[in-house]
Amino acid sequence: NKNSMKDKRIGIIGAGPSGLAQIRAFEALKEQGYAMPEIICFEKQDNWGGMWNYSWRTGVGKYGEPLHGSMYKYLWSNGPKECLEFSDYSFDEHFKKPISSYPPRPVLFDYIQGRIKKSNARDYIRFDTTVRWVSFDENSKKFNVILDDLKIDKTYSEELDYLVVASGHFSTPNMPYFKGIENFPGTVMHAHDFRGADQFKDRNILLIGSSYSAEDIGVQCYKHGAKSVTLSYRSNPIGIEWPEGIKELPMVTHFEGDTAFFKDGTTEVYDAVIMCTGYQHKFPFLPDELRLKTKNNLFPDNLYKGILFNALPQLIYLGMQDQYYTFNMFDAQAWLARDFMMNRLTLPKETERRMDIDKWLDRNNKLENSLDNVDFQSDYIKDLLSLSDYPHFNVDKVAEMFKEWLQDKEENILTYRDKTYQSVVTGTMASQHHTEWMDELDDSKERYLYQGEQEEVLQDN
Ligand code: FAD
Ligand code: NA7
Repeated sequence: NKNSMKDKRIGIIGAGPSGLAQIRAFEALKEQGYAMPEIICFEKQDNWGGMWNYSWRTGVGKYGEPLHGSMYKYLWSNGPKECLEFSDYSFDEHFKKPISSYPPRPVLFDYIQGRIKKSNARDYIRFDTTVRWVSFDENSKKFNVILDDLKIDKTYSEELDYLVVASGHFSTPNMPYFKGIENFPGTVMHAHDFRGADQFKDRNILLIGSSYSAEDIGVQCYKHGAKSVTLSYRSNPIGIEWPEGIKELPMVTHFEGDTAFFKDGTTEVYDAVIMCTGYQHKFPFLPDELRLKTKNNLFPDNLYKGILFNALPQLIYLGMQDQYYTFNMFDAQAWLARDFMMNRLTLPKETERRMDIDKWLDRNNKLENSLDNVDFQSDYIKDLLSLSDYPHFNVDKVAEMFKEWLQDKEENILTYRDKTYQSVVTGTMASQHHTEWMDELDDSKERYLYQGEQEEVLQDN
């Protein structure tokens, strides 16, 4: 029945890519003539885009809320854009011409906005609104959500039938302690607070961690003129051939003054330490029994199909996985979540759902390397796509691109962003950026898109 949901109220926490995907999923159904439930999205920032909405601030925001953003100046996509393309809104549709495979942050932000601007999505979103606390009433089967309207400093509440948690999980730092670091005289910060490489020009910097943040902040600092970059790994080194000026050492054991001591006996002096030690899944607004408790991994426990909280499926989590796939995964999740909320998807019993979760967890436990991880997440996406009408895309081809990308990075960490890939949505081959990534110090959209005009000028001559 296309009208059965009219009186339901749906709350979405966060207007980042995941929350916006949820809104978009409902809009797509509205276009098919379905009566919409009431949708309210709560966003603590003053704009949408989540991580992609860059903030120069660190610590707390204008109203004293923990600052969400972890992105920095000069951030360029760390994977090919062809691996994250929305299958219902292509890069061609947005930019009207081929662009390169690794756009900078402002360009991806523009793309995210483009799709949602086509509709009245903004009307659903209450900006400058923090979700403070959530409870669930067993009798009425409704959520009570306590909110702070930050702008007018007013606390109020809403009753909701469904709650979608799309608050992200790369925002609250995991900050380990190392003996002696309290006396380190230079800068000590977490990657979350890193806002650009400028201040590390001519400095010797130490990055702790061996994942995306360590790799990318290390390379960014190198590109923008750091004197030396050391990455310190706990389990495994990234293990590629680094250019002169970047190296990997095993874990730091302790500090004495500005000297770091490493497990292999090496000692070195540094100007700054950046903890690239990952993030916590943190939901300070959720009570114990509703809270997702997990470390960063490809299949957090207790979520049926990676999204529905098994003990209470009216509670939905989006984007909580560690991510190879991003925007298109959030879409595939949001479409399925929508169908569940719209009574278009019947769930199996809790015990059967548990078995499905266990199947994925078993496989997750057996993953050995990045190639396995890519296959795992690709199969997860295929499973999601088989359950909703989100426009299908060639997941196998995307998986191949991810594997090539891993290879590209291993071959040369400084040039992998100069490679180009082919869209699985439109078949368009990415264009070459006008400037090699290592020489491109300007990440503005204007400079990035200048390419087309330049070509036209060339043709005119
Ligand atoms: P987020 O983007 O984190 O959005 C969550 C939203 O929820 C935020 O707007 C936040 O303000 C809001 N929120 C949180 N708590 C509350 C609350 N209590 N009340 C109200 N609102 C709240 N992905 C890529 O595909 N390519 C990349 O190159 C890439 N680079 C990255 C680089 C960095 C440094 C980081 C940290 C992440 C990167 N990612 C990248 C992954 C990125 O997290 C995803 O692309 C995407 O932003 C996740 O979307 P999300 O909506 O799930 O979460
Ligand atoms: P990740 O991918 O969760 O990686 C965290 C890294 O930090 C990883 O190398 C961990 O080592 C290391 N780590 C975690 N705790 C410690 C302690 N206590 N001591 C030493 N090292 C530690 O986070 P990232 O920030 O790199 O990436 C997150 C997202 O941000 C990602 O999507 C990017 O696109 C941007 P381990 O291997 O577990 O031993």
